[in-house]
Amino acid sequence: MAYYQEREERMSRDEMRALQSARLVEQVARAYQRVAPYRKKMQEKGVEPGDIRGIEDLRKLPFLTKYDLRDEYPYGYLAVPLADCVRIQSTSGTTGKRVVAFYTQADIDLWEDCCARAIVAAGGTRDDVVHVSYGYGLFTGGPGLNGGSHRLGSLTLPMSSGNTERQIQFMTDLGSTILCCTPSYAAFLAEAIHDAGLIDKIRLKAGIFGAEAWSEEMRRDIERNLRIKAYDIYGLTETSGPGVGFECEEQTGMHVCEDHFYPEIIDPDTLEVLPEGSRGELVFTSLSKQAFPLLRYRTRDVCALSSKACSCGRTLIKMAKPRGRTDDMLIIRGVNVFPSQIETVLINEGYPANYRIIVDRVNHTDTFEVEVEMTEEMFSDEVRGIEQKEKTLLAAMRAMLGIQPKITLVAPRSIARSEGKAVRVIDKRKI
Ligand code: DLL
Repeated sequence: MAYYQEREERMSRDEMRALQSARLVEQVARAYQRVAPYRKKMQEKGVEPGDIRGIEDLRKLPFLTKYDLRDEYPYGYLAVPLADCVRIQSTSGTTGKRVVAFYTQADIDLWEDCCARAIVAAGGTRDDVVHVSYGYGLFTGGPGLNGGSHRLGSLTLPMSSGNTERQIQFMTDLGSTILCCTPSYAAFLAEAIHDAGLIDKIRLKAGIFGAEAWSEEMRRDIERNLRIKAYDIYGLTETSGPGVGFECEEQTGMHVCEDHFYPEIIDPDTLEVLPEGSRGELVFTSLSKQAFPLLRYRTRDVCALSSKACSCGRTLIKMAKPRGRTDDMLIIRGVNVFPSQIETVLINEGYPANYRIIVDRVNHTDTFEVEVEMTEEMFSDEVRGIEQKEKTLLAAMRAMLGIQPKITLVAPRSIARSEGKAVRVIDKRKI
């Protein structure tokens, strides 16, 4: 078994708690001293740095949201002189002001360490050719995995996203062994590789896919089509980027780099911290980042934590695959619907994971439509066969969601593919 930072990845729970406590005390003191909005928030809650003596006191601190960060855009939450920063990255958010995250060199180092941990956990070594097809630029995907691969000493291909033909050519010519991109782009690349008849020329053994929610069913599909093992990776710009959580070969959730990022699960309505194993909103506190420390940042991602022993030997707590975001969750006619539930049904029923959810409100009632691509096989089937498949799909959707969408079957490959994060939901309601 290989680890990138064995000491941190295999610490006893007691040692980890002691490390987290020491780092938290320091982080809170720094944030209070140097970041006016933190000081104000803590004063409003009647908490002082002296009240935080260890990780058990974290609950005393106020929460932080994306809106707080936006209100103080761009420098409000900066905790070091700007001259000490060497990089910014920014969120892929499409609405409102973007969040800008700052990094000192030490922040970049620890971020890249986390990504290197992920690559090693996916079986990566110095001998691998790491093909990075996440976007480069403000998005953290490309720079993060690129940095991790560099640190590990693997040969790094900074492909960025797009130009699928060139991606495949480099993959075959240079013998890429580990592919890093969004799961939706991995599925698209698989399709294109098969179309080009090049699957036997591909030497990939693993993929490190994240930046969006994806189901176990989609994982199985990608693994089969690309003949690889597909690993999940999680992170967000605000905490640094990818590598906050990463999967090992057990593939039963992502180990959280909790020596740097302390996770909590809360009830998003009552804000109460929930016991281990409960599903709720994930909250992170960055324990060691200097430039842009986050205290109890509400991610909006819905998942659960587990400290059950893992066969890989890592003791880092695991987070379940995020099922979606509280702000992704659609409420349609009063029913909570996650796009990932729709994806699960589609793949179970033999459809590709290319779909669009269209929600609207007509005469005060929500309309709910799912556009689904047919497979080539279905497309050439008789009308009666198609109708039968549609009925089966409707029943499966109703059973999963408790509400029935209108299904519109569309021609194979007619829904636009994404080179980055897929856009699945079109919500036309003006509420
Ligand atoms: O997506 C960072 C990243 C890049 C992660 C590459 C993994 C790989 P943002 O653009 O700030 O950062 O988006 C963060 O994406 O709050 C989740 O909602 C979602 N997300 C990220 N990874 C996963 C995952 C990057 N593995 C937001 N599963 C997060 C589900 C994910 N959702």
